[in-house]
Amino acid sequence: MENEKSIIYFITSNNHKFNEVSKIFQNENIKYNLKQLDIETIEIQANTIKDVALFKLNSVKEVIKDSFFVEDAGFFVDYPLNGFPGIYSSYVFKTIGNEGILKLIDDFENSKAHFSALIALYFKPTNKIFIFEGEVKGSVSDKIRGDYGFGFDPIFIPHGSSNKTFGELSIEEKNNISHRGNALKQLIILLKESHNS
Ligand code: ITT
Repeated sequence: MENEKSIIYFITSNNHKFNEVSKIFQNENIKYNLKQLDIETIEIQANTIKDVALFKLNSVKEVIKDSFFVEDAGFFVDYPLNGFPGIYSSYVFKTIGNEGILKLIDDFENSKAHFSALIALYFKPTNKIFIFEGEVKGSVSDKIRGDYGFGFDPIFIPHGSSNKTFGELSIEEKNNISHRGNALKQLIILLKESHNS
C-alpha cells in the first residue's frame, strides 16, 4: 500500500527528467514512493558532473529527512567538438540551443556523441552516499528531429535506434537505452536489495 512505502525524493527542477525517472519507478515493483522536490541547491561550476552532483547532494542533506538523490547529466559531442558542451550543457542549451550546436558541426557522417548521467544518492538509513553512472553513445543528426524528450534529444541518434533521434522515441524507448535509464537501473537494484535485507 502507498502509505507503507518509504519516501525517496528526486531533487530536480527539470520535469522531463522527473517524468523519465518516475516511469521507471512505476514499472518496477519497488517499495519506495518517489516524489519530486524542487528546492534550491548549490550548483557549482566544476570540471566533472560528479563534482557538481556531490556538491548539490551535500548542500541539502541537513534539511531532508528521507533518502534523496540528485542526477546530473551532460551531452558531449566527442567528434568534431572534443566533448563540447559537456559540463556546460545547461548554459549552452539556453544560449545557442540545438540550432547553434548544429552550426558548429561540419562532418555529421563521422560525428560521435554521448550522454552521461550521474546519480548521487543520500541513503538515510545508513547516512551513506552512493554514486551510479550511465552512458549512451551515438552520433549527431544533421537536422532537429522529433517532438518527444527535451534538451538535446532531437539532435542525438543513439546507436541501434535505426537512425531515430531520442526526440523520436517514447519515454519508455528512451529509458531502455539512455544514460539516465542505465544509471537508474543500478539505483533500483540497491533500493530493492535494501528492502530485502
Ligand atoms: P536539475 O535541476 O536536475 O539540475 P537540469 O535541467 O539543470 O536539471 P542537468 O544539469 O542534469 O539538468 O542537465 C544539463 C542540461 O543537459 C539540461 O538542461 C539539458 O539541456 C541537457 N540534458 C540533460 N539530460 C538530457 C537528456 O536526457 N536529453 C537531452 N538533453 C539532456
